[in-house]
Amino acid sequence: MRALIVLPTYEEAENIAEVLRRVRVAAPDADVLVVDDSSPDGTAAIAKEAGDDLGNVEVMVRPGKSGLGSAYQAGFAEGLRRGYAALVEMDSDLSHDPAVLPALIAALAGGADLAIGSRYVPGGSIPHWPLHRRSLSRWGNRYAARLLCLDVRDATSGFRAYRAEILNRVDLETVRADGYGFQIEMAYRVARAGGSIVELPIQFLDRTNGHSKMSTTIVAEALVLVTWWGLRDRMSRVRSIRR
Ligand SMILES: Nc1nc2c(ncn2[C@@H]2O[C@H](COP(=O)(O)OP(=O)(O)OP(=O)(O)O)[C@@H](O)[C@H]2O)c(=O)[nH]1
Ligand SMILES: [Mg+2]
Repeated sequence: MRALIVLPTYEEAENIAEVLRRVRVAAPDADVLVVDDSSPDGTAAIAKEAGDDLGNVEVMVRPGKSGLGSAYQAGFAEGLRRGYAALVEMDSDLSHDPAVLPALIAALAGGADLAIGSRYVPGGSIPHWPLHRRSLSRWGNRYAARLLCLDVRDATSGFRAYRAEILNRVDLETVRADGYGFQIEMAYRVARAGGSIVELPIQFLDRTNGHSKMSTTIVAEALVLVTWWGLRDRMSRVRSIRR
């Protein structure tokens, strides 16, 4: 499948060249689109230089920090316009092992609409997370799955591959959530559109360079949105039973 790997970056100067090199080794036939929000640390220039060496790497530079969700929306929209069959999400901080890319893309070729690299299926792991962080992520995922009737163990994972047809069906432009909320909303929309979702085990490693851009606001946004979507679905079920 013709695949575009979209790499969102904000201040990943210490990671992006190594990420690009490892992506090229793991998925030599895939094209790469880095979506950088004018990182002050010069990430875009480093990505361009490494990309020129490796080939088939483009860098989209946006004027300012606009969030992970909107970076993926912009990257996917560009990929769909150019006719890629598979659109792939991956963090640019080496938390996601590029060696998994072929398996994610192969899962789409095998019939899945969305293949998620999952920490919470057998074989998946997060070796370095302290208990409180693991619990927040695990219970957050359970809460989202229960409220949204979503048969997914790791709906917040940002390592995944979508079939182009399903992205065309989920009305990408109207997705508003950022961060974890964006990942949950996309899985929820794929499931509601009748898409099939598979999860493949991954090991999630903590970043060793640079800093996290996730915040309590992003966690709170996900929690509020999931609760709202879950209540809205229940109210519309009650209304349709009454009719
Ligand atoms: N273009 C763009 N990329 C972003 C933005 N925020 C985060 N990113 C990128 O999105 C990816 C995930 O962000 P991280 O900060 O690593 O978030 P995380 O992996 O959930 O958190 P940690 O585990 O703490 O690293 C990284 O590649 C970031 O550089 C943004 O506003 N714009
Ligand atoms: Mg990270």
